[in-house]
Amino acid sequence: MRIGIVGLPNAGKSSLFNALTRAGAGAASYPFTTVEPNVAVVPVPDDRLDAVAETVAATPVVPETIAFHDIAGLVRGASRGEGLGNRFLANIRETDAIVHVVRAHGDEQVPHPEGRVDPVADVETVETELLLADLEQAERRLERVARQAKSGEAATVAEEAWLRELVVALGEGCPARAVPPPARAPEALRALSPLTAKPVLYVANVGEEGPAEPPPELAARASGAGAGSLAVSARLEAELAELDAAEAATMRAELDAGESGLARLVRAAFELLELISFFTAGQAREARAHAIERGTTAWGAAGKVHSDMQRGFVRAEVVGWDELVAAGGYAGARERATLRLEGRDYEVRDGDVITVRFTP
Ligand SMILES: Nc1nc2c(ncn2[C@@H]2O[C@H](COP(=O)(O)OP(=O)(O)O)[C@@H](O)[C@H]2O)c(=O)[nH]1
Ligand SMILES: [Mg+2]
Repeated sequence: MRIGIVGLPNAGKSSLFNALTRAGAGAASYPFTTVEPNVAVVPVPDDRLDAVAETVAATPVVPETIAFHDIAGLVRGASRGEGLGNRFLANIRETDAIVHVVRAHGDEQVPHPEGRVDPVADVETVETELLLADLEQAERRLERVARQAKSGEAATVAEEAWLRELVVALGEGCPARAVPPPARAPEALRALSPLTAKPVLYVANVGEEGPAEPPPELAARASGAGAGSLAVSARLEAELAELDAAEAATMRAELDAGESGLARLVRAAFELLELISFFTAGQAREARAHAIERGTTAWGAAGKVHSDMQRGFVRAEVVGWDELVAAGGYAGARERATLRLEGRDYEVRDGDVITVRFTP
């Protein structure tokens, strides 16, 4: 799961990214694969996983993770090649969702590229660049697909019609998410990967003493666009991330900063992806969270854990995480019959604890 952090220069992207990096490093009691310097791999906190681990005496606890990419170089004119231009656009195209950092603090020590603080205008500047980049891509793809569609092949014809509609919509300033992809060309959306079809979370970068809510006009824009929004002080989070956990908690309490802004951000980012989680856990073995799309079957979930489990899938033993905790473990859940046997087509539910039985 990859999330791109975008925003104008000086919006606070790197401050937020650095805080996330430290949060990830601090929680790294388990191995992460090595990633590039602009990628922070951060655990997604989940109380349900902790409760399951405790109930079945599983250790270590391995949460699901999100990779945040600090994407620099977005300036007015980027879609025409200004700044890092198309290089950063390619980086965003590879992500599953976008966290859009918007400056909302008035610190005069920090220059603003447009010389004024106006969160909604900044959002429009950035989104215009994304829109123009999508328009160019869609036009280019339309040329190619229109040529191929002369063959009369149904999927290609449907894709051409969709692209024509998309080009018109983008030209009028509508994001790609407003034009549903064609049912007859399921690959069309992925082939184009429009930036303006990705889920978005606006993060208002407020001052250290700033309000805990995003500016109302930004929140209104978010809800109008089906996006999420929250307020975080990037500098405060970066400073807190330098401290150890106890010091940070004390300082947070003193500042009345409430729950970690980073924790709120990570959770909101996870929600943006519209995924559900299932857990695997065994006594003296690890307890692990796995994120999957809603509608995934037990067979698909097995593949998420290990390809061997999928290949040799026999059945799944399934219990809701709360039922497992209430029963005090697997034996209790079996007695109460809250632990069930399910076949490969079972649709996994959010919070299921699953043991896959398979022939190796
Ligand atoms: N006062 C204040 N300054 C901030 C805040 N967040 C970032 N800054 C400062 O703004 C400048 C640009 O931040 P940076 O994270 O590098 O922005 P980027 O260009 O979007 O990566 C740095 O000097 C930060 O210390 C904040 O919440 N409050
Ligand atoms: Mg930066």
